Amino acid sequence: MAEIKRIVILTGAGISAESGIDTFRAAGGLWEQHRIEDVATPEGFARNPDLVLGFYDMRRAALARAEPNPAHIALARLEREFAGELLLVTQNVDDLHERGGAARVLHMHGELRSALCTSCETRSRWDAAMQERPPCPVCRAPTLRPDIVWFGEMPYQMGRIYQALEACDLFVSIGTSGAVYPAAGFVAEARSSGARTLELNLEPSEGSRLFDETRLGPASVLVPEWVDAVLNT
Ligand code: BJW
Repeated sequence: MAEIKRIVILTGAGISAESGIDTFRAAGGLWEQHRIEDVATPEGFARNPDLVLGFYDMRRAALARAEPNPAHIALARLEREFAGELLLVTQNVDDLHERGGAARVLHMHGELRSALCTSCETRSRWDAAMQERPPCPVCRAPTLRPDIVWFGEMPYQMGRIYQALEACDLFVSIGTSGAVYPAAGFVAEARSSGARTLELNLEPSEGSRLFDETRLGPASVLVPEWVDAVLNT
């Protein structure tokens, strides 16, 4: 096998499932309990800010009770020990990669522990509830929203991600259903750049046929196994 020099990893909700964080599309997952258009669109927020702020307050509180699992910890080890270039992109808004030890995580859909002020556009680290309309720490306006990329909004740092996808020789997708774009299109992008593509998931994703290889099983088992293999070759 040719030497791997540049890896792009995309993670989704499945990597945090074994930490007790709900995924979106599973039976009983977040989208069965809440309507997407009510809680994950700018229009839903404009219609009923209380509902949306409460939804994210509930998820921020659940995150405080969760711990990283062996998959997060293995990727942090890869980030430290891999001699080539690695870009770890997550669709997750939790901070379990960071708490597992990863230092350079690109959160393309935003972060639960961050607030975005719609008046002064400043981002602030945020661990409290937002439903009571606390003031922005910078401009004092009571106009904070969760720093989350909703449907119809532009995910963060797309230029940097596409640049890395063009240059990578291995693309690995972990624990994502491949139902949401632009992330679902990354595998095709990487393939067209000549990269090898690998999927680690509990079940085949929607774009599974685009991967050179799919390994099925829980992330807490598959990811440490794969990281061991990369670091030992
Ligand atoms: C395990 C496991 C275990 C379980 N071990 N695995 C038509 C065509 C194409 C695009 C569009 C279209 N119509 C509209 C669009 C665009 C839209 C879109 O994609 N809609 C789809 C519904 C079709 N996208 C957007 O609007 C995005 N913005 C955009 O496109 O801007 C324009 C643009 C143009 C050009 C370039 C760039 C941009 C924004 C998308 C924002 C997504 N936001 C959300 C919610 C906010 C975050 C939050 O509240 O947390 O992000 S939606 C939700 O889905 C969340 C997730 O990050 C995202 C992906 O979900 P994920 O992670 O895949 O979770 P699940 O639950 O779906 O899957 C879990 C997987 O884990 C499963 O496969 C399980 O098997 C597996 N699993 N346990 C391993 N133990």
